Amino acid sequence: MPEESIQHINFDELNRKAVSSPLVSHIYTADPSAHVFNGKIYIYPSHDVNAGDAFDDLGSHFAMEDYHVISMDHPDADAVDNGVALHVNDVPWAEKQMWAPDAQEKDGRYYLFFPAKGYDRIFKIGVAISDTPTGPFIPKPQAIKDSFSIDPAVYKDDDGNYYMYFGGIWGGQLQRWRTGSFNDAEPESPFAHLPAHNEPALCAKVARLTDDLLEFAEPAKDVLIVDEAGNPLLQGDNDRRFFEASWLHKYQGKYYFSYSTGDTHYICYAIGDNPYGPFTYAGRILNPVVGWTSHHSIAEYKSEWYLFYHDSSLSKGVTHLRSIKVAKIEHDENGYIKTLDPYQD
Ligand code: FUB
Repeated sequence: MPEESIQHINFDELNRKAVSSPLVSHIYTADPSAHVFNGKIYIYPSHDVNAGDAFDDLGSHFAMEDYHVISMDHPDADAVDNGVALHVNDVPWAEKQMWAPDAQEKDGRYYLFFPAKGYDRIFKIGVAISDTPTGPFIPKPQAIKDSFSIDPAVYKDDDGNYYMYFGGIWGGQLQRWRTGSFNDAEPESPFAHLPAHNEPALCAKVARLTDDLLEFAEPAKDVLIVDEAGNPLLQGDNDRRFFEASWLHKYQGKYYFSYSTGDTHYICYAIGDNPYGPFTYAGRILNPVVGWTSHHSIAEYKSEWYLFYHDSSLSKGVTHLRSIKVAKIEHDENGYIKTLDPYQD
């Protein structure tokens, strides 16, 4: 993830006030996946650390080793750190880079889904199980069969089916899976293996999970995002095309797929009629934050909607030292989400 982007907000140049404060400040946290379980909010973030790895365009400096679950009695309550929920050393198949996780509940058990790089330097997605939402989670010894890339987000539909959305380009390696198997051809550059600017954009992936939530029940499909005319967004449409950070929520019977545009730093969304899409591009949820990455989740609590997101304000702009935040968001009378500006004058 390069530092030369033209649109991300530098902390030193920020002369506006953040609309939200970090939920916790004793550790750095990012990529918050929030859920309401048993009336309480549980947030499954990345745990950012300064491991000393060199900055590069593949995000090697995002060298996270473990996960902590953060809980809150309600959106204005103090956030509680419940300690280490899973460490990379306890995952037989994973070597490093415990990136953005998510969790789900089924029949009183809790499932933590997480990406990590294996010893072969390929990102896969694993699952770990606990009897409580805060863990500790016991990992399965192998990654999910046929999983790849990063940023799993698992949505439970009203009919009891669970769907995993995942994928991320550049350091997330999605572009290397275009032919169905991992393309390890040189160069190891985030810009290699991508479609041309005038070709359809790479899509996030979605797969329904098996009843035990431990495997894909079907081959992963493309999450197609189209414009108002029904045409797929193009790879060169950097302000709107998918980059990473999938999320799905349902509002008034419609499926809202939201995601980060990566190098243009927006959280955008698209609306569809079923979990597989296609989804029609609908606008921006969050304007750029301090720091390069933007990653979010959306949760309903007592009929109000909340955006969980992160920025690098607390670390004064260090890209890989981020802090999770929450702000209320609104759907308008037509179902469109009002764009949140994370800073105000
Ligand atoms: O936290 C590491 C990576 O940065 C995540 O997987 C991406 O979504 C981005 O936030």
